[in-house]
Amino acid sequence: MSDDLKGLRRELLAGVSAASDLAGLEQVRVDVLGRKGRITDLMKGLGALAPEARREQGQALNRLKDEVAGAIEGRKAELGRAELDRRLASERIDVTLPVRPETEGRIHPVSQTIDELVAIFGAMGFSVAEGPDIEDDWYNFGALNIPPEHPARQEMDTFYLDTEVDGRRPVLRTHTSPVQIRTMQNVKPPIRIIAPGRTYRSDSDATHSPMFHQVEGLAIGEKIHMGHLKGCLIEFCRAFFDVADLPVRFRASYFPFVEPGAEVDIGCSRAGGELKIGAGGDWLEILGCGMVHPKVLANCGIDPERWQGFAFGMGIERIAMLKYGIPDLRTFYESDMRWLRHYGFAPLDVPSLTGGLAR
Ligand code: 2U9
Repeated sequence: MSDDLKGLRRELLAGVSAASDLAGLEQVRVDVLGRKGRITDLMKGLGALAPEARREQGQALNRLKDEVAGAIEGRKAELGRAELDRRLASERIDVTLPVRPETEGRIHPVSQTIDELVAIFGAMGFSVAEGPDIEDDWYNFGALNIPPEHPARQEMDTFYLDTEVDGRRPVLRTHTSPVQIRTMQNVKPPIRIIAPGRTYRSDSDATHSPMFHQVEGLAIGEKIHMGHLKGCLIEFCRAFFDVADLPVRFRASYFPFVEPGAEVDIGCSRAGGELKIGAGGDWLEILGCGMVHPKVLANCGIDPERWQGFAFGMGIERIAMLKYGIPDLRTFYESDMRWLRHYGFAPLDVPSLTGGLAR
């Protein structure tokens, strides 16, 4: 390398080291390697040299170019690390500081109730499953042992969508049961899931809404029996309503997807026209349940000779109304801020079995 090039090398590498930020370093790169940069200019002059000198000078310039480019990359990484350290130091937050008391937002009672359901069933080993709101006829009815002519299809006041070209007729799911069907198809038992979510039925008055929320649960195992169903649901009712000795009774009932099926009532009193959950002379229906019908298991590819289990379902708005004394279902969907301020929950009031489920 000629003395001239050695001098240039020292100068350029010193320039790279001296760059104190990324913008300055980029300027150095443009000045040296850019279209009108120092090395680029020297490269352009090669054509005027004799062949032997051109080869030597060309090789030397290429080496210098690579060396300077490497130095620029190295300096860039150094400056990047320094910038990150500076940001980490300046943007540090103290997560142990108390919450700002003026927080205005409120959690909707449906969201709060879902969080409570997840806390209770989560502690019993259930995980949360989800699925589409627009379903296939088979997932919503057929797989659940509800044949085409079955009155349940009319009773459920289904919203049907236009028939597809392949002849399939999508529906807005009338319950979250299709989530359990899909889970059974895709997951090997044992299974323990709850499926909270939106459901749709063509019905509207003070106690019915065209869109409402349900939670359904499913437990499948080799030895699961009606005793497990009863234990699980009694425990749930007592935890949810926070009444340790809450009376719970099971009444035989019929649903095509379970056998046997039952409806569950909790004890209450209606003395003086006021509903009180707990011991009293009256009963209040809150959910339906049963042992999964063998045909439903078989429809999902699960051998009913080996596996069995229980399922249950309930309306989320309904249990929220009972627990929190909300008198009219329609108010849930009016987006009225005064209602939400009254019935909503503080955002950091996250329900847990140890910290308490709700106020
Ligand atoms: C599968 C197998 C069985 C879920 C069940 C009920 C009984 C029930 C209603 C309560 C009020 C719906 O919101 S509501 O209208 N539900 O009474 N649900 S058994 O049974 C299933 C679900 C999925 C695969």
